[in-house]
Amino acid sequence: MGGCATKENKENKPKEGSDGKAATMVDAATLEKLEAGFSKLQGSDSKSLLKKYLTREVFDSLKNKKTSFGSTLLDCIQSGVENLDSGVGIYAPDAESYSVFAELFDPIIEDYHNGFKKTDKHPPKNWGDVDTLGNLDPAGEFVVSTRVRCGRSLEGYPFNPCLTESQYKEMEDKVSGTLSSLEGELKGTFYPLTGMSKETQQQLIDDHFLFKEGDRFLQAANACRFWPTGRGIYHNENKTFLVWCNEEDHLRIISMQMGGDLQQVYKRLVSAVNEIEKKIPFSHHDRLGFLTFCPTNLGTTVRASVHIKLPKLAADKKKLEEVASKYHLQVRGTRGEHTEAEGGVYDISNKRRMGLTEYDAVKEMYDGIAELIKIEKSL
Ligand code: ADP
Ligand code: CIR
Repeated sequence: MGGCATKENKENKPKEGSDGKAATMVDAATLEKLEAGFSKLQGSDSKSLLKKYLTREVFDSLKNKKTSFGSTLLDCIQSGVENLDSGVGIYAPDAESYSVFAELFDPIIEDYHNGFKKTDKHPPKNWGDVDTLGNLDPAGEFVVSTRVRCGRSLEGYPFNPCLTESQYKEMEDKVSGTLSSLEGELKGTFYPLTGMSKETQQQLIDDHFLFKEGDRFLQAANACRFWPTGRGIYHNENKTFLVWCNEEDHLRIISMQMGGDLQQVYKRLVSAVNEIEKKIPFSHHDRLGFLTFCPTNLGTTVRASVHIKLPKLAADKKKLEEVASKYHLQVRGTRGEHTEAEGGVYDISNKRRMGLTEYDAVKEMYDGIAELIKIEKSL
């Protein structure tokens, strides 16, 4: 394995060659794995964006590059090589990877985020007027629950594959300490994964509050080292406001509740993020917006979703996906990405997160779901 994943990086400093300059050449063992991975991917019928954009030309131009954290192309692509059923197949082991391996990340970003070009700049943060989104389903016929989440990375720390065990602990302390000062509706408790009973953990997962364990896409990306160290969940008493610590991203900030009142869910998220941002500095990039481990989450990092039953439309899953994609929506299963729908409940959310404001990302989901409900009623 190349890169920082297997090495201690205690002071969070870029690694240097003996001449004091950042090393650029990749070792023979990593190059061999890269070649084998490239052949495996290109010889497969994978539908991933990684396969689509990792041409021989791009591969050759990137295979010898390293970030100053020591991350290689292998660290970026190994999840998609190992999991040929990936939709995307690539992660950034550290923020610098987005520039060093831009020849690969840029076209994937453009494809996923609806044409966000390498010359485009993500707009400044704008939550808009939080009082203007309504209830998607006041009669409660279709929408089971509504959730809006965003991701944040703590400034000064690399992403999962480059974090040391002591950094995980330090980050957990920082996050739980900061969240403990929240008040009112946001007041809650931090529960570390370390020491949590398996029953409690499974119940939280089954109720859609907690991230799952053993995600093979994250594992292959080297994002689950030292598990469960540094991982945890904070939530208020009603579990309408939650924060995940050190799963895929450093932080996932979540607002959710039963029913279709997107306005209330969104308002709660915005007030929580504003409070947390006063206390913790987050990594932000001039062009890419807020920085995240997966390129699908860059920019606003916002995924606004409903758990929804659309029995007539969903009778033909392909048709549901076609109609959803017309409104720039993504369909997931009941337990999230890479899962199946249970009891006819689908998770439908805005797909793109870049090149538009936070408000517009949520509005895209609102408008699209309103259309899907209209279609369902007409069938
Ligand atoms: P993400 O955190 O990227 O949004 P997942 O797709 O893994 O990722 O979903 C995380 C969890 O959130 C899953 O348990 C999923 O069922 C739950 N979830 C997503 N949207 C909703 C929703 N609208 N209502 C209830 N639970 C939801
Ligand atoms: C995949 O490529 O399927 C996983 N690595 C997850 C990618 C993130 N998914 C998404 O569509 N937002």
